[in-house]
This record gives sequence, structure tokens and C-alpha cells, in this order.
Amino acid sequence: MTAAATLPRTRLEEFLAEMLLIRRFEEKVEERFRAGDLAGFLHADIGQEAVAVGVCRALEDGDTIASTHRAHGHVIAMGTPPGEVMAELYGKVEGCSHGYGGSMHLYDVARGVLGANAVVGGGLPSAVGTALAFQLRRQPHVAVAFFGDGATNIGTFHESMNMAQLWRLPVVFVCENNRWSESTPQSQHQPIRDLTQRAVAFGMHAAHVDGQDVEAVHFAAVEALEHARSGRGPVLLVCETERLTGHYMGDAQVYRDKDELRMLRETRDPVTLLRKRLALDDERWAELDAEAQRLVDESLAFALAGADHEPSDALKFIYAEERA
Ligand SMILES: Cc1ncc(C[n+]2csc(CCOP(=O)(O)OP(=O)(O)O)c2C)c(N)n1
Ligand SMILES: [Mg+2]
Repeated sequence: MTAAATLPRTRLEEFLAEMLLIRRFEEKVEERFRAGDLAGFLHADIGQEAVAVGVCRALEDGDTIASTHRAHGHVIAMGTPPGEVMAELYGKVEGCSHGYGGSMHLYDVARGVLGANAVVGGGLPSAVGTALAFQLRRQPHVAVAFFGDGATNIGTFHESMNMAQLWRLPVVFVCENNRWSESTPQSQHQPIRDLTQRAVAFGMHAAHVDGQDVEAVHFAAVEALEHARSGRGPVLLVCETERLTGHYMGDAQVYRDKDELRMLRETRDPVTLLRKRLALDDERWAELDAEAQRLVDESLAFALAGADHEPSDALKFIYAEERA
């Protein structure tokens, strides 16, 4: 990337529209959760939208992602219709995982979404396996794994990094460093702050980017993907980001400094930062916001009109052997 590289304004407006869609989607999910419609644990990616959009918009056809428990934004950024994601949260047949998965098990294989993962670090080995398949089949694709700072403490992270570098697999490991693992701050769960240091042990190429700047994320992702695609091996891309909400919906965040959180919301919100940078007037902003809201309302209507499973469907897709 050259220092002067910039994206055209129209492209940045597209990115803003997509980040806004994810933001409004998450807010609607939270509203429906609080109303008692949605069960289980739901993790919003409010504050991390620029990572999802900046990276996913850099992918090419045939590239794949493996996601985490905080997956809604990644999947929407991959092009899965928001209605199919919402329907999945409602357990409907029309959901992207046909209602069998829910929030932490979103799949859309046709669009390259090879699964969200409730198990922290679960997506990394899956991305490495996908990349090995690409390499063996001589396909020019790259597998991306998203994960958080907490996941870099997990065995599968180190095993995946090791094997990917050893075999020079086309993988980009995207760390969303929000400096929290549930209610545990980074200072209490890992001894280093610069997570690119994790790559040193494997001799892996690493890069570092401000995860609140969607353009910077995008250029860093383009560069990392090109590195991996051209056979030069995997890349660890660390995005410094902010979790501007609770770990899960309903988390009162009693463990968090309220003034700091307020300050982060005022200064590090990726949607506001891009809106300011584009100097959008109120009218244009209102237009973009109304469109995002319309798509979210439509997604909810789609989910609510969806079909519930029959009780007998519970036995579908079970691969256990039946013995007489
Ligand atoms: C193997 C495993 N250990 C613990 C958990 C419980 N858990 C769920 S999310 C989470 C925090 C993960 O932090 P991070 O990877 O930084 O992601 P973030 O939530 O910040 O996006 C933990 C510990 C889990 N789901 N899986
Ligand atoms: Mg984290």
C-alpha cells in the first residue's frame, strides 16, 4: 500500500452503508432479545463493524471465512441476506443454517461462510484445513479466520499458526483485538499488548492496523490476502478495535469503567468516524440510516414470517448409526 492510497468516495459510502446496516441489525437483535423473542447468548459486534466490512470487502470469489461467537457482522458483510441471519436467530427453516444453528453457528457455504464458532479458537483449524484444500487443489483462494485477543491464548491458535506457516498455506488470520475476553481485561489474560508478536514464534508475516478505520483495514486486508494468495505464506493481521457494548446482550458491564466506555463511544465509533470523514450532511446521513433501518425491518418481517420446524425435524441431519 502506498501512503497516498485512498478509496473512491462512492466505495467509502458503500462501506458506511454496510457498517450502518450491521449496527442497526445488532440494535434490532438486542431490542428483540430484551423483548423476550430470542433465546440464548447473543454477542453483538457493535464497535467492530469496520473490521468485518474492511476485510470481507477485500475478499474475492471463492475465498472463505471462519467466524467466532461474535459473527453477525462477518456474515452480513459476506453478503448473506440479513433476513436469513435474523431467521436463523429465530430458529426458522429459512435461516442460513436452516434454524439448526442459531447465532453462534451461522453458515452460508455458497457465500464462503464456513461457520461461526461457539468454541473460542474453533475457527482457526477449520480455516487452515480449508487453505490446505485450496493448496492441494491448486485453487487461487484464501481462507480467513476471524478471532479475538482472548483466542490467541488458546492451543488451537498456536497449532493453526504453526501448521499454516510450515506448509505456507493461503490463510489470513484476522485478530480483532478489543482487549477484552468476556469480563477479563487484556492485562489480566495475556502478557503482551502487541499481538503481532504472536507471529514471531512461527516466522510468520504480521501486520497491524487501526480496526476503527475501515479504509485502513481494507488496504491492510488486500495486502495480506495478496501475500497469502501469491504463495508467500499466511499472515497475521491484528486489528485494534473496540467492543462498544457488553460481551453478550444483557451484560451490564459492571466490570467496566463507565467514563472510559463513554469516551470510546465518542471517539472510537467506526461508523461515526467514517461519517465525519466523509463530511456527510444530515440529509445524506438520514437517507443512509433510513435505508439501513428499512433493510433491518424487512429482515425481521422475513424472520417472523418464516416456518417453524416440525418436531420430527429434530432427527434430521443426525449422523449417528441406528442399531436394531
Ligand atoms: C474454548 C472456550 N473457552 C471459553 C469459552 C467461553 N468464552 C466465550 S467468548 C469468550 C471470550 C473470548 O474473547 P475474545 O477471543 O477476545 O473474543 P471477544 O469476545 O472479545 O470478541 C470466552 C472465554 C468458550 N466459548 N470456548
Ligand atoms: Mg476480545
